[in-house]
Amino acid sequence: MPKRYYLTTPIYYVNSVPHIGTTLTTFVSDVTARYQKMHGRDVCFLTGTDENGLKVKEAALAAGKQPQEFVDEISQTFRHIFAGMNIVYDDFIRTTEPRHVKAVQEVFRTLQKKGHIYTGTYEGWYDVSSETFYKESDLVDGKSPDGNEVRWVQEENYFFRLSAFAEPLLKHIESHAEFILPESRRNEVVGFIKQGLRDASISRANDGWGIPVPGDESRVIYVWFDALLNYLSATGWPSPGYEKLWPCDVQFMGKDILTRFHATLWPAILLGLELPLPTTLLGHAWLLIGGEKISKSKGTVVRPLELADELASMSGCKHDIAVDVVRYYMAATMPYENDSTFSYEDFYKRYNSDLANDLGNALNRSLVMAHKFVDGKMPVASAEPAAVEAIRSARSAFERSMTEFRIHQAADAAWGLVRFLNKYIDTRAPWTLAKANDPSLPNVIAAMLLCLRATEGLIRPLLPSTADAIAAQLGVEPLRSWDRIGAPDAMPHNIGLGEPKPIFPRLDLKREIMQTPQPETARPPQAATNGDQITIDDFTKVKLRIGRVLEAEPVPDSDKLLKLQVIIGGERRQIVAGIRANYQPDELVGRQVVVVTNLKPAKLRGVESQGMLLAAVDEKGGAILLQPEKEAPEGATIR
Ligand code: ME8
Repeated sequence: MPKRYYLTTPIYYVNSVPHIGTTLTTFVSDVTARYQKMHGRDVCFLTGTDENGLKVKEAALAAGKQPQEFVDEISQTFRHIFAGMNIVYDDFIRTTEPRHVKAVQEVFRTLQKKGHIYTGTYEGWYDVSSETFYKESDLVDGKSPDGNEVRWVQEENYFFRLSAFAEPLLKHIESHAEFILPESRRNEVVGFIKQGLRDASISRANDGWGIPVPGDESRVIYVWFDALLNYLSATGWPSPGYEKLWPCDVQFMGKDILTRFHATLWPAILLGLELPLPTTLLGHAWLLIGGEKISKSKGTVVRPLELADELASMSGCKHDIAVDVVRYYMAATMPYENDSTFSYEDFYKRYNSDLANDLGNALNRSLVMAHKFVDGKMPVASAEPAAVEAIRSARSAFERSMTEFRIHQAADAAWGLVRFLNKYIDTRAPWTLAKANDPSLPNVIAAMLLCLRATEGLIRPLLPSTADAIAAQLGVEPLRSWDRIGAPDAMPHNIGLGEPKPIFPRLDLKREIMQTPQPETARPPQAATNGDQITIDDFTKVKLRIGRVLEAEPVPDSDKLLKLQVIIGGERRQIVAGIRANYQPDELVGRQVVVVTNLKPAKLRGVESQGMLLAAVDEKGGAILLQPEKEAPEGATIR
C-alpha cells in the first residue's frame, strides 16, 4: 500500500474568526500540498478546528450561545475563509466529531494499559487563553510568560509520564536534523527538554464540555492532549489502513505551540503508543501588525478576504487575482525564522512592483511582441540558451527552498525568472532585431514565451488563479506537472497565443496610499505667459521619447535624488531625477517614463545624468511622473 504525502496545520480555536495570521499557516500548507501534487504525489492535507477547550466554552457563553451551536458556526466560518483564499484541503477535522472522540479515548486507554498514565493531585496555575498549566516559578509578575491572566487549580487528575520520554526525544531530535525546522527553533526545543520535563496533567474536572476520560465521567481530557491527537484520529487509527497516512510528512505551526506541545508532549505520546514520529515539524515565526502580535482588542486584525476585496475594488483586478495577491504577500513575507510585519503600504507597493510591474509587464510585453513580430504564434525555433539556463536555475532554486518549506525563498526564485525575463527583453530588444531582420528574432521570442510558461508552472502552487490566467493568455492548457517546467515542448510550436490582457492594473499609490508626500523644492511650478511663447520649431528641438526604468537606487547623501538606469528603445541611459520624495526605487522599476533625450549631460551630486524625466508638479512641489496612458512601444517618440 503506497504511503500518501500527509501534511497538517494546527487545528484552530473557534473562539474567534480567522485573521491573516491564522490563515498564514494554512496557506503555507496549501502551497506545499499543491507543490507535492504537481510532483504526482497522492496528498492528504489536513486542517480543522479545536473545539473542546475551556477557552471555547467561555467564548460561547460570552456570546450568549450554547457551545455546540457556537462551534458549529465558527468552524463553518473557517471553512468559508479557507475556501475564499483558494486553500484546498483534503480533510477538515473537528474535535467534537465522533471519529476524533473515539480515537482520543482509545489512545487514553492504550497509554493507561502501558503504564504511561497515573492519577495524582494537580496543584498549580492554569492559563485559559493558551490552555496551559504553569508552575509558580514559570509566572512573571503573577501572569503567564505571555502576559495572560492565570487561575489557581487544585484537582485530582490523570498524569502522563512525560518525564520518561525526555531522553528518547533528545536522541531522536539529535539524530534527525529534519525533525524540527528551522534550526534555531530546534535549539530552543533542545534547551527546553534539557531543563527537565515534568509529567503532564492530562485531565480537568468535567464541567460538561470536552471528551470524557474513558471509565471516569467525572473528568474530561485536557484540551491539548485531545487536540494534538487530531493528526492521528484523522488517519482512522487504530483501524487498519491508517498506515496509508501515518506518519505525517510535515506538520506546520506557529512558534508559539512548537516547543511545549508539538515538539515535546506530542512526540512523547507517539513514543508511548510506539508509533513512528512525524518527519518534520515546522514552527514558523509571527506575522505582526504595527510591530506587534495581531490583536482584536487593539483593532489590529486584518482579514484576508476583506483585504482581497479592497484591492479588487481599488485596482480593478479580478477577485480571484486579488486573492492571489494576498497569497503572494503571505508567501513573499513568510515569517520563517524571524517575525515579519504586515502593512497596507507594503502590501500595495508589492502589488505594484512585484505583480503589476514585474510579472504583469513580463507577460504583457512578451505577448504584445509575439503578436507584433511573429504573428501571435509560438515560433518554430529553439529558445536561446540564456533563457533555458535561467529557467533551470529558477526551478532548482525553488526546489531547494521547498526542501525546508521556505516559501518566501521559493517565491523569490520564481520572481528571479520574471526579473530575468524583463531584463532579457530589454537587452535582446526584439524591436531592434525585427528592424534589422535579425534571424535570431524567433529564438528570442521563443525564449520569452518559454520563460512565461515556466513562470506559470513555478507560481502555480503559490498563485493558482494567476497561473491559469497566464496559461489562457499563452493559449495552452494549465501546466500541472512539475517535470514539464522548462521542457522544450512545454510551449508547442505554432500554438496560437491568446490576447494580451493586463491582469494586474497598476494602483495609483500616491492617490490611494501615500498620505504624506514630502515637499520637493527642486523644480518650482512655472506658468506659461504670452511673453514666453515659442514656435513649433522651438518645441521640436526638444527630443522626447518613451523609456523604461530598469534599475533605480538612491543617490548617496541626497534625500531628493534617485539614480535610474533607463532603456530607451535599446539605448541605456543613466538619469538622475529629483523624485525621491514621492517615489521609492522599487516602484519605479519596469515603469515607462517620458525622457528628454537631447539635454546636455549634467552632474548632480557628482553623478552624471544623461537626460531628464518629465513630471507634473504637485501642490507641495513634489514630482508626479508622466506616463503614457497605455503601454507605448519601447523608445516611441513623443510629439
Ligand atoms: O493554538 N502569525 O490554536 P490558535 C503567524 N488550538 N501565525 C499565526 C498568527 C500570526 N500572527 N496567529 C495565529 C491553537 N497563527 C491550538 C492549536 S493544534 C493541535 C492546537 C497561527 O487558534 C499559528 O500557526 O491559537 C499558530 O500556531 C496558530 O495559528 C494558533 O492558532
